[in-house]
Amino acid sequence: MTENTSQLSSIRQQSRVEASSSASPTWWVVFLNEAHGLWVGGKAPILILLFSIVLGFQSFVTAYNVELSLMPPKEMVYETLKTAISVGLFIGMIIGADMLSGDRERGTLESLLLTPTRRRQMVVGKFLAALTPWPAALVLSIPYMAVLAQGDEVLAPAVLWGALLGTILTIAYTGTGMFVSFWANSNRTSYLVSLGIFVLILVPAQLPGRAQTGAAGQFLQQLNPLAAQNHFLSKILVNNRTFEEFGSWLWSPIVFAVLMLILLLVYAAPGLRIEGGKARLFPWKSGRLTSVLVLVTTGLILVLSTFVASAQENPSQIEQPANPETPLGISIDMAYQTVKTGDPIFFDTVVTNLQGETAPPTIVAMNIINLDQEGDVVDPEDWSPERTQYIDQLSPGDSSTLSWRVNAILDGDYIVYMVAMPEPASRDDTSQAVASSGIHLTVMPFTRLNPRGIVPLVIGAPLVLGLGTLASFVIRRRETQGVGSNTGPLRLSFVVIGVVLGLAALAIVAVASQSDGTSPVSEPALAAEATSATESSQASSTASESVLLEIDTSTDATDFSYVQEALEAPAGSTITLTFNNRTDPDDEVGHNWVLVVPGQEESVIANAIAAGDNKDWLDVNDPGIITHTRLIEGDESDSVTFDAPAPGTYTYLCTFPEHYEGGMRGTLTIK
Ligand SMILES: [Cu+2]
Repeated sequence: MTENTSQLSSIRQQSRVEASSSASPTWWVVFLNEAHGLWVGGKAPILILLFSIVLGFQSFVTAYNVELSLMPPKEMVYETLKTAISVGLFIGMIIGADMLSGDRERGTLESLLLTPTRRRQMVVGKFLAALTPWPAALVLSIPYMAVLAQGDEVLAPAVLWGALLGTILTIAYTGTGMFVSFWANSNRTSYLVSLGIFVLILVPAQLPGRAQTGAAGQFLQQLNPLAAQNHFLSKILVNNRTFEEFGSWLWSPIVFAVLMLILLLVYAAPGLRIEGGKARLFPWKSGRLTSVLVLVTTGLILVLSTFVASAQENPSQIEQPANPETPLGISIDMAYQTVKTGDPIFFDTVVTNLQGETAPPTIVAMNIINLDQEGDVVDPEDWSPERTQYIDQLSPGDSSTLSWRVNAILDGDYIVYMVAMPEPASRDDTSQAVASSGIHLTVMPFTRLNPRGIVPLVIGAPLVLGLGTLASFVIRRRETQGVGSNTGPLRLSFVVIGVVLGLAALAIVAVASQSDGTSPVSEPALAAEATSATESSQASSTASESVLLEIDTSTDATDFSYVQEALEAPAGSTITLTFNNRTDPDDEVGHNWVLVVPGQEESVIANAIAAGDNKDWLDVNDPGIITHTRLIEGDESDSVTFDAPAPGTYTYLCTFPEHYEGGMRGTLTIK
């Protein structure tokens, strides 16, 4: 009953506003009233509150699972955005579904249908009001994504793409809800049918990977606006792919939105009636019949899509011709490796001339195959600075060793293998390629998330929103008691400003707590997790996965050594190392600290000497270097921050001539 009175007061208010200011167009007046009803009436704040709970739950579970399964930040942000948009769409649809049939049920539609010319404007105003929860939901999702992104650059594109695509689909879904509501006589029918449509679109979009492969499966995914949007987002945000490659996936969301706008505003709106069914938009009237139809169609589409997908799973086998006798042999000095995203892998290949005559010049090319079933291609350009190398003629029995570097860009299961292709002798000739065995490369996603970091947000956001909802109820109660009802829009803006400010504060807290690397809940337990120890330096840690190391040189200008000859850091940590040259500046002894890929010590030293004094005795492009400080004089310090490399023991050394040989070296152990 209170709902009714508030609606009536809104209408009274509307006619008053219309009478006083004829300048405001009808749609604007309707929009203000509807938005007021939504936000102060309590429905929107409650839905947003539910949204924050769902999102909090989802991000907490994600953050918690990450510790076990290692999911990279990009993927967590994507998953959160996906959920945020889905729930946002649900809210839009529910509100849309209630817009017209709800008014009918409450009997408030009658008085709104004053003249036919205003009907479209009225629908426009209500439609815009029904869209208002989405921006709030989007803003609310930002702090969650910010925490999960952990400083990853994915955050900005996620927010921008999420805003754009989420808005397009919210228009489509809200339009659908209102369109259903248009002819539904009861709210129950309207909700039921809208829900059916929602599930109809959602379920195929959530089907696991298998149903999405194959040409027909892909086509169905592309046709489904939600699935297409998710596919686009995952490619852009997680897989570093470009808009040019996947922009075509956005057609179905756009077409869906435009179609619903046309259906609602052009086709349906002018014929808005008091009774739903009489608009004769559909030949049937019974809500029950419709829901049965919706269910049957859902089932059919589900069955069809899985059937089509499984039909795609029988690729014809292609016979591989047996390798003819080959003149070259190629071997690789690594069989398998497990690394984390971003880590480099170094290996050598040896090409040997097995035949009795000189082998022609040969090109060795690197190939990377993704073993995951998604069938995603690997672009070796991104993975290796050097995709091919060239070998000059090889005498009989001779061999040539090539060094390679692969950067593990994306997590997954890969095979890296090399192909040696001798140059054909002439234009009318071909040659036989020789492939090496593969390196089975398992790339674990890089993560250093503390699931507890998300807790303040999970609890704080619903709390702030709950208070906002409570406030809106208080305001509404006072309004229905007749206290200053004509200040409604003003009060609405207070509520909106309050909620936005609260969210902004939360976002700032969340982002700030992430950016300085410290967890908002810094408990002793967390500090204990960070096992960073050095023999004698004061290693300390600010958070569970951030490690500070310090290293000093000997003060003696003729003793080339580091005071700390062994350092340790946990795997997955971010290490900040401060290097101090403790010698007397007057002695003019320069030192640096260079962390080296295992086995590359001698070559790093050789390259450093070759680089010479002008380059401060370091070839900074040497692939054998993991990280390094500057060459510094006495009393100077330099810091370097880097991600801990894969577990193992690494040598650090000084590349100033003779210092390494004089004993200026030590080991960093990652475990
Ligand atoms: Cu030195």
